[in-house]
Amino acid sequence: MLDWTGNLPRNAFKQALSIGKRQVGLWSGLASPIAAEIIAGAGFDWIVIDGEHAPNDIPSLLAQLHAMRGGTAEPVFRVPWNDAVIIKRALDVGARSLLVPFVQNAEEAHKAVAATRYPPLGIRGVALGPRANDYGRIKGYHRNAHLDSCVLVQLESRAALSEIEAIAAVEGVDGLFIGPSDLAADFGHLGNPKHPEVQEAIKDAVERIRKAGKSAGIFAGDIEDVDFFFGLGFNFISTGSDVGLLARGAERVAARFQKS
Ligand code: 3PY
Ligand code: MG
Repeated sequence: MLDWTGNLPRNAFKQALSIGKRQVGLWSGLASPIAAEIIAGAGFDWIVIDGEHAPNDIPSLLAQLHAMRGGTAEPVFRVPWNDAVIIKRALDVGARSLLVPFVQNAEEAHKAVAATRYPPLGIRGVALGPRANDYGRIKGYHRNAHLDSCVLVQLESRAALSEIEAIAAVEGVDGLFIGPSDLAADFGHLGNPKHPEVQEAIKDAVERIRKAGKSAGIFAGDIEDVDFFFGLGFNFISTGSDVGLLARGAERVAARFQKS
């Protein structure tokens, strides 16, 4: 019998967030195990497998988790919604780090955390031998799984920003992540996250998150913005996506040979 970590490494991404150490990541929307394998070995600290806006489901998540084993990056599954059933299924196939979209207040943050914990800490349903505990080989998994599960909540509305202190105080929340696209839309600036009003709100948010003692994350669509966001106080940043890298890279090659 293996001890509770089995042959899995500890969650270095969660540990880095707990001390505010900077983490650079990539968003993955290609829903492809081959793409996941390629980017997992590229040197990132974390990679989001997007279940909200990419065509991912539990079987495709599982295939990507298989592919990412041995890479440098912690796979972080963005669940499509703050739903205890989806969270349970994602955890069972071995996604121990989760990003939960559209969390609006402390109650919803607490709901997300509770979905990741077995009783008495939460409401996660108990399976004896899921992939998460190496099919029953990891001794003490059920008692200790929460020590390596990482819960990141997304703040993407003015309502959520007004609740930062309360959300940050929820035990079990490892980080608060700003979604600039949805935030801009909520401000009435759909498609324009660089609008000064949105940028002001982002600056205020990161200060308050860090002051509350939690890690602050954001999506930087443009790699050139990463240092700017680190400078503001964010400590985990996703620098664009595999979809963007492929699309823009392919267009650049094609453009070179287009006849005018
Ligand atoms: C957003 O920008 O709304 C996101 O969810 C991710 O960056
Ligand atoms: Mg969003």
